[in-house]
Amino acid sequence: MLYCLREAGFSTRVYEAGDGVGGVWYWNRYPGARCDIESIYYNYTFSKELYQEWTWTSKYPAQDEILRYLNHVAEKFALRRDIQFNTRITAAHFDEANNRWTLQLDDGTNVTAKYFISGVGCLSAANLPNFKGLNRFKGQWYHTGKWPKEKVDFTGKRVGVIGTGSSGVQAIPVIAKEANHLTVFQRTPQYTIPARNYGYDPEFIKQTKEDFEEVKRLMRESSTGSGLLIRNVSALSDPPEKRQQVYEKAWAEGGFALTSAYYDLFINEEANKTAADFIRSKIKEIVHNPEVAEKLLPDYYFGTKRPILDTDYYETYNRENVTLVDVKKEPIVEITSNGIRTKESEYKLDILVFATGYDGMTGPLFKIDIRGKDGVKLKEKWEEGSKVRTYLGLATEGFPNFFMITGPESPSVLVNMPSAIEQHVEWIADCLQFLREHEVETIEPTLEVEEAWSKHCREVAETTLYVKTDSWYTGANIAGKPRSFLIYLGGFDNYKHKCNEVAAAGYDGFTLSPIKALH
Ligand code: NA7
Repeated sequence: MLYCLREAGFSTRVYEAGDGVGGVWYWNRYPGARCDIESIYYNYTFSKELYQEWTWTSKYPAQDEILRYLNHVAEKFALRRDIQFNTRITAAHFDEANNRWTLQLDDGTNVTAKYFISGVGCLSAANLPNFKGLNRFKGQWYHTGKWPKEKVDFTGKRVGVIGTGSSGVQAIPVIAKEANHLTVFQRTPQYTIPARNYGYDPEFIKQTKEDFEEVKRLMRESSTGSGLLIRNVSALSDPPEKRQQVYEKAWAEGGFALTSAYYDLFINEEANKTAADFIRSKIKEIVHNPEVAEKLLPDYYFGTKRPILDTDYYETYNRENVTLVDVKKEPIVEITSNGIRTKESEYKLDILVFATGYDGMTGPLFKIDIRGKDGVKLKEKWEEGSKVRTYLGLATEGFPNFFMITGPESPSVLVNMPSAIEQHVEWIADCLQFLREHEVETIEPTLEVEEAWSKHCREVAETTLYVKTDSWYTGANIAGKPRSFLIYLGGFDNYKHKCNEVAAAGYDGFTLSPIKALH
C-alpha cells in the first residue's frame, strides 16, 4: 500500500506495532511455523523484477524465510523510511468539521490524515482464553502469535500445548522432538493432511520465473488466487473405488490436492463425508494406540474449520513422550503454579504454549477505538443486531475515507492472502487517485449497497457447509462474539470482477462528496 500510494504521489505514513516489517510472519515465530500455500504463489506480483530476483527454497517455506522475503521487499523499495515502528494506533476518530481522521498513537501523540487505511490483518488479535490461575504459573508461557525473538529451549522440559488448529498442529511435532515430555490439550480434533514439503530444484525455479506472467494471471484471475485449481467433478459422480484412488493420490501428493479433488466437498454433506471418512481412516491407520486414535477423530464437516497441512502430526502421537488430553471429556479446571489441573489430574509443566488462535477478522479492528460520523463506534455499529456490515469488505457506511485491506466480507483468508492483499491495495490506490482527479472530499458506501452486500455474503455462505461448524470464521471461538460469517465465499475471480465493475462505474454504490460542497 505504501509503495502504491508513494508511486501515485500521496504523502503516506505507516504505523506498525512491531519493530520490523512482516506482520503475521513477524509475530508467528513459533517452532514449525510455515506457510501452507505454495511459495511460488505466496509473494507479490506488482514487480516482475522482484519475482525474478527472489528464489524460494521449498514448496512451503518456514516463517524465517518468508520474513526474510518481506524484509527484502522493504529494503528494495526503501519502505522503512515511511514506517514508524514500535507504534500502535489506539484510536481513530473522524472529524466531520474538517473531514479528517485523527489518529491517536500509543506514544501520546496525534496525527491527522485525509484517508485512514487499515492493514491490521485478519488474525492479529491473539485469543488468550481466560483460564483461572495463569498468573500463578511458575513456568514460562507463550502464545504462538506473540512468539519471542529469542529461541525457546524445550530441551529436557515438560511442555503443554493448548490448541490443535494450524498453529498447534505445526508446533506439536517439532516441540515433541525436543521436549522431555509433551502434553497436548485438545478441544476439537482436526482434519490435517500431510504437506509433503520438498526443496525446489533449480530447473523448476528457472521455469517458474520464466512463467511469471502465467503465475501472475493465476494469482490475479483464478477463483483461489493461486495455482490451486478445483476439479470440476462431483465427489458423488465417481464410484467408491475410483474416489478412493483419487483420495489416495491426493494424500500421497500432499498439500491441498485433497481439498480441491472435487468441487462439492464443502457444499454437499454426502460429498463431504467421503473425504472426512477417508481422513478418519488414515488417522486410524497412522496412530498405533486405538484409544488415542479415537480421540483424534474429527466429527465436524471436513474443511469447515480451516483445513490444515502438517508434517508428521498424527505420527507424533506414536511417540512415548507425548500424551493427548481430550479437554471436552476432561476439562481444564485451572492453571496451577506447577501446570494444568483438569477434572481428573494435574499435569506438571515447565512451559505452557497457547496455540489458541485469534479473535479473527473484526478483532484487530476492534482493538482500535474507531469512530466515524456522529461519534459512532465501529464496534457498536457492527455488533448492533449481531451484524457486521461492509461494502465489499473494503469500506463501511458512516466511516468516510476509511478503507480496509482484507476486511470482513471480502474473500481474504479463504483465498491466497497475497493475492487478496494486492487486489485490495490496487483498488484502494486507484480509488484515491480517482478521488483526487475528481476533487472529491469524502467517499463512503451507501447503507443500501452495504446491506445488499452483507446479505449476499450471508446467502453465499449459507449454500455451503462452513456455516454449520463453530469456527473462527463465524466468531464462535470467542466467548460473547456475535455470530456472523465474516468471509466472502463467492470466489476471488467473481469478487474481483464486482470490485472492478464498481470502480469502472465511477464508484457505484458509494456517496462521493465534492470538495466545493464544504464551502
Ligand atoms: P485456530 O485455528 O483458531 O486454533 C485454535 C485452537 O485452540 C483450536 O484447536 C481451539 O479449539 C483451541 N482453543 C481455543 N480456545 C481454547 C480453550 N479455551 N480451551 C481449549 N482449547 C482452545 O488458531 P491457529 O492459530 O491454529 O490458526 C489460525 C489460522 O492461522 C488458521 O486458520 C490459518 O488460517 C492460519 P476449538 O477448535 O475452538 O474447539
